[in-house]
Amino acid sequence: MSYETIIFEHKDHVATITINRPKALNALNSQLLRELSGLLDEIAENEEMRVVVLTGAGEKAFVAGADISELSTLNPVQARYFAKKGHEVMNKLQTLPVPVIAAVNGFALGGGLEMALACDFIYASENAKIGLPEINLGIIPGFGGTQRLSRIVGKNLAKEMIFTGKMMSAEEAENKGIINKVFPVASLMAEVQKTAGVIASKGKVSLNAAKSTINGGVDVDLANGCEMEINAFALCLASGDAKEGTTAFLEKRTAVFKAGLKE
Ligand code: CO8
Repeated sequence: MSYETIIFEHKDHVATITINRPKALNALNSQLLRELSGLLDEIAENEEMRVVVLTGAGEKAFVAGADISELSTLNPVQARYFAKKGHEVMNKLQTLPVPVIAAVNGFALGGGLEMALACDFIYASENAKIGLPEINLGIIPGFGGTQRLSRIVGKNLAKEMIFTGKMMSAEEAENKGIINKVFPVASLMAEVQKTAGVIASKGKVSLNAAKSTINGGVDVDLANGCEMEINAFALCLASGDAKEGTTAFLEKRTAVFKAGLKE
């Protein structure tokens, strides 16, 4: 499948998706959401993919939000549809069977930050700026920001960010635990790819089990979360990857994980 608004590359089990509307600072319009949604479905079905890197084209922005020119034309019914489509894409990122790293290379604002928050973790360049400035447009975050940000930083900081619409530097966002690591602009992508390579060398069954158990556990009480872990652990141990991992350890060699989710 070919795409106009995104670039898709893959190498050594690492899929890299680049949001590609640099003239509009990679703002998310409905065509982009449609194309990204289809690509995520393809990646979910592709046993070769073990990790996804999501970034923005150009040097200025990851994604500067939903496309404001498109937003300004929507009636309430269309706005609900657009918000729902955005949520569908963010949910696909969150529930994709492989980890997703957001490589935030500049502005991640509004829907752009919401997209990064739906990924498993964020690495950013020193010049990155994040924020939920929707309040300045007379609206609120509509792609999950009110929900995901407060689950990461707590509701009071989320409220301050959403009520003021102020941008935050990469350094501050790292200190607040929103961004995992900050790198010089020139080394961000190499560092992201290095971590992606480490993750891609692990087993797909256990990566999937770890991601879904951590995500699922956040929304339930500790006892139910632990129950999820027990069941996911048992499933992993029955997999070809666990057989390879434990055998490799005992044979004093590096494990080569090959199992897929459809085995
Ligand atoms: N949408 C459309 N175009 C954009 C957007 C955007 N979000 N952001 C930037 N652009 C365009 C600009 O219009 C400009 O286009 P042109 O060259 O044709 O005039 C080009 O990108 C470059 O931008 P600037 O000239 O403004 O660049 P600056 O360096 O001066 O400023 C900023 C960079 C600070 C990032 C500035 O562009 C900005 O404030 N952008 C808007 C940020 C924003 O408010 N984002 C939130 C959008 S709303 C949202 O995300 C809601 C999500 C939920 C939707 C729910 C659906 C109903």
